[in-house]
Amino acid sequence: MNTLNKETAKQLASSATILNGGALDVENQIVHIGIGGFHRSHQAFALAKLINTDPEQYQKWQITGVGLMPNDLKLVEHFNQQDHIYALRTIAYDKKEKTYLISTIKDMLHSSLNTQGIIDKIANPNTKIISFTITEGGYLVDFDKNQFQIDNVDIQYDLQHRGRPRTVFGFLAAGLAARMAQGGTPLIMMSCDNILGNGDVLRLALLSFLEAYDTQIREWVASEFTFPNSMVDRITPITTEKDKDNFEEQYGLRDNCLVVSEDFFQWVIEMPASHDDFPPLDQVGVQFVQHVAPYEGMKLGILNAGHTLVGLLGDAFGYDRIHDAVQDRTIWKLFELFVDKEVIPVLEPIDGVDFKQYFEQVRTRFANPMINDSTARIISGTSDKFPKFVLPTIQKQLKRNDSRIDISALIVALWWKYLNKQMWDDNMAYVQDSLKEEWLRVFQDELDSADDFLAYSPVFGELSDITNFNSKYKDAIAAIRENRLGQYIDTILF
Ligand code: CS2
Repeated sequence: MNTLNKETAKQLASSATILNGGALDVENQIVHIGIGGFHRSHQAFALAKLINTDPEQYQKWQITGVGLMPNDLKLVEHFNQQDHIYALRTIAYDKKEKTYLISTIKDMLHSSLNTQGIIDKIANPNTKIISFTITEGGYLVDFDKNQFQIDNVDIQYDLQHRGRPRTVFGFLAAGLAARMAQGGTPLIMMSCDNILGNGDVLRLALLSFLEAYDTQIREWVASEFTFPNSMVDRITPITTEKDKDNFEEQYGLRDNCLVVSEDFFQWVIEMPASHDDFPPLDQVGVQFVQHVAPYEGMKLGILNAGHTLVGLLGDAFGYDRIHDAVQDRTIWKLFELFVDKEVIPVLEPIDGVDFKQYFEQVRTRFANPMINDSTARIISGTSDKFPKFVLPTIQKQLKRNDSRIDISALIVALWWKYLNKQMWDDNMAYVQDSLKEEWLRVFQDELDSADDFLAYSPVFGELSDITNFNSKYKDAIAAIRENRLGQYIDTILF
């Protein structure tokens, strides 16, 4: 078996787009934490396109990837074996495929192999940007209180073991301490996660951690660092062995770092008018705007919350693929009604953007069978996603006179249904969720679980005290318990 690497990549010169990553001996200026598929299909791809336009000038915008999770370790090993090259395959709805060979990620470091290397790279004066895809839950911020979880065990560990950090915040603090001691320049800290005000949330989390770590570093970061907010978008399912087999069959090479995604790409970054020390990504289709919040609201409210609805209802109807679920007539219509009546009315308008059209495009993207995304991926981590994807829409709806929250309440009930079933099938063995322990406790008592579930405020805020919402939720729960979910949805639809 031949593996993809610098040498073998040449065989693909006629069948793939090779994006020139520039010379590897140039010192790079970006450190990225969280090297999953999404980073490789999105930020690394956009930077590869930019560098390819003028390698000489832009190769400094190559990335040092950092993995902190145990399961990143394999990827780091494969990546190093492949001379830092990987393929991105994009597949459009009409089956048009493109394969890119990307070498923007100059090197990858893993916390368990190279603690000091990561700290040094953050401290290195040539590093200008640190970017993040650490998932919605990775910021350890309780959204009901807008508060960093300072009591988290790993955070406490990092506060007490400064040279041996475990968390992203411990690494940042250690790196920034060294950077400050060396008289280093301030950094741009760029979150690329699906959170409204992702930069603000990153800032809150980091400053809260530094408050307990070293107030001088905190002051420096608070007054001089920038934390741009952004909206990121490209559906990127988890790469399967089958994807790798297909790639190998077609190209005769094994790529263990392969990523497969849709062809759609969007990245909107809130940038001040002058932005030195930031790659001119607007040359390759990235939008720089003054206010990104309306774009984030649109994407999180329509696409991500839509995913949650389609994933949970799809699962309830027995589908395990998003494209099959969304094409079910009932789900197709309910998704439209949800966006039309509950989401769009509370969105902030954006010049030149038609939300209905945006929605139609999103629904078509979901229906792309080539992406083969799973309901399981979408449902995983709902505890961290719900407060960012769905809750803001509900909270805004509840402030209106004629609030429309039927389908949002149904989403919560469907999530209850999913967890309840997982509880009774396998004691939640297959549930991937940061609050699994909490849910195990709640669902042990089946009769009260629906009330206790909604009363969990770190996820649902005050929803259980709001009669209007609570009664809709209870209607949906009753329909689920009495096995008449289909009929109940019909009453919403017609
Ligand atoms: C998804 C996102 O995880 C989820 O629930 O909604 O990963 C989604 O695919 C991306 O945000 C698309 O940009």
